[in-house]
Amino acid sequence: MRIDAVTIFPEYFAPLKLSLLGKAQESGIVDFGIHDLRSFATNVHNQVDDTPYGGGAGMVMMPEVWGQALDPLMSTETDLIILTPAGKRFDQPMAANFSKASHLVFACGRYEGIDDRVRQHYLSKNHRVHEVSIGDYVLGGGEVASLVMIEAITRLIPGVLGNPESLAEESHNEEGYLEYPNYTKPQNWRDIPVPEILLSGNHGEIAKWRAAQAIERAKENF
Ligand code: 6GU
Repeated sequence: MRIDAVTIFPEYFAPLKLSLLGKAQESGIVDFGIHDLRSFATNVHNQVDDTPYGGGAGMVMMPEVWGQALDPLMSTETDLIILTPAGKRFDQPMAANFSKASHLVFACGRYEGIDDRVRQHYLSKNHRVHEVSIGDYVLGGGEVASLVMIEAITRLIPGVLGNPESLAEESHNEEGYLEYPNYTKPQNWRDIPVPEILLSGNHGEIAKWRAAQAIERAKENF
C-alpha cells in the first residue's frame, strides 16, 4: 500500500519510522510519502491560509495550494481522506475497509479547515473522497488523527503483524475492542493471583470465562 500525507508539519510523521510501521515500511508492505504543503505555496510569504468569506473566527486553508499539492498524488487508485472533526467517525470497520485500499492520501487540515472546494473538486473528478474524524473532540490539526488512522489501518494489512492470530482473535471479538483481561508471569503479583481458570488447561472453560469477562468489561466501559 502507498500512503501519502500532506501537512504543514511534516515532522509530526516521524513516528512512522518506529515499531510496527517502521518494519512494515522496511519490508516493503507499505510505502510512505510525507509532503510539506507550504512548499506548494505560490505567494511570497508561503501563506497557506486566509480569512473566511462570510466572516467568523479563525483562518481557512486556501484551495490553490491544496490543489497544487494533491493533483500529482491523485489517481483512479486513490482514496483521499480529509481529516476534519466534522467528518465521519473512524472505527474498526472503516479501518478494515481502508486496509484493502492500494493508495491513501491524508490531507491534514489545520486552523478552521480546508476550503470546501478542494473536496468538491476531487469529488467532481470522480475521485473517492472521505471526510473523517477520529472522535468527538477537537485537535489542533489532522496530523495526529492521520497517525491514528495509519496505525489502525496498516496493522490490518496481511504480513504487517508478526502474529496474525491476534488479528483473527480480534475479529472473533466483534469489532476488535471486546477484549478480555490478560495475565502473564508471575502467578502472584502484589498479592493479586492470576484467575485459577487460566491455570486449568481447560481450553473450553477458559474460552467461556474470557467471553463472559469481555462482556463484563464492555458493560463497564460503554
Ligand atoms: Cl480528523 N481533526 C481535528 N482537527 N480534530 C479532530 C479530528 C480531526 N478528529 C477528531 N478531532
